[in-house]
Amino acid sequence: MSREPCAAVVFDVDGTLVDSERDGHRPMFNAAFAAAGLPYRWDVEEYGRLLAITGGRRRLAAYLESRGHDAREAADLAARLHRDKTERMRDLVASGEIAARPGARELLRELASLGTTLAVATTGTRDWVEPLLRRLFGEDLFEVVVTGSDVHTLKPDPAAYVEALNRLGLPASHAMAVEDSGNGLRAAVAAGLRCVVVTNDYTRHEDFTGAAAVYRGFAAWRADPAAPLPVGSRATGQGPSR
Ligand code: XBP
Ligand code: MG
Repeated sequence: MSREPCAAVVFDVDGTLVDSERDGHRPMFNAAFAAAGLPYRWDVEEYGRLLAITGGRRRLAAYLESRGHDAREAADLAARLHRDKTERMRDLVASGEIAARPGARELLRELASLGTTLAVATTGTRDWVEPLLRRLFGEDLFEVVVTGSDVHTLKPDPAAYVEALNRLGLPASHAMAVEDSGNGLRAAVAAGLRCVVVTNDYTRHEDFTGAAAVYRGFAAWRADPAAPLPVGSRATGQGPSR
């Protein structure tokens, strides 16, 4: 694995910078179902299976079809539910209840101090993504932020990463991606990027063939002397071992 400094690192958000799915998006989807008078509720396990479908609106539409709504009704209802869910997610972000994953801030700080450009490529909706990034990581940390609202096709399609590289003005060989899921890894690799995967409870057992490295958390990454990025903790020896 290369130890060359990387000009830019492009981060996924959901599941990577923040553990936002189980206790963030999931209860907000459920609140939207309840507010619409619908009987559906997604428990932790079922939501884990539904994460295979990226994009909240697409996830809702596929689920509604699976519950017998015809395609048109499912699409309309999904759009309405998703608008409500997005507002709820914004409120949740504003309440401060969504935290950065342990070690994420430290890694971002280290990369920034090494002169690495930081960017985001997410499938999530801009209306909650931007306030979340501002709140957790400050106003100007990310030079480029591409959200699901900015592209027509979502991960595992590479569109978000391709757009991020375009905006950065960099070839894929000068950047690297950080993801938590197989869908995200495939999107990054299809855009030509090397990709480090930092797993979470939902993604731990997915197929990460093609990843530059796979870690269970940012602490493990920062402690790895062979990590594919120039992480400062290697020099200081800080950070717990894997
Ligand atoms: C994240 C998603 C998103 C979130 C929900 O995927 O698929 O849909 O689950 O956010 P990734 P929205 O981490 O691979 O980008 O409801 O705003 O879509
Ligand atoms: Mg993700």
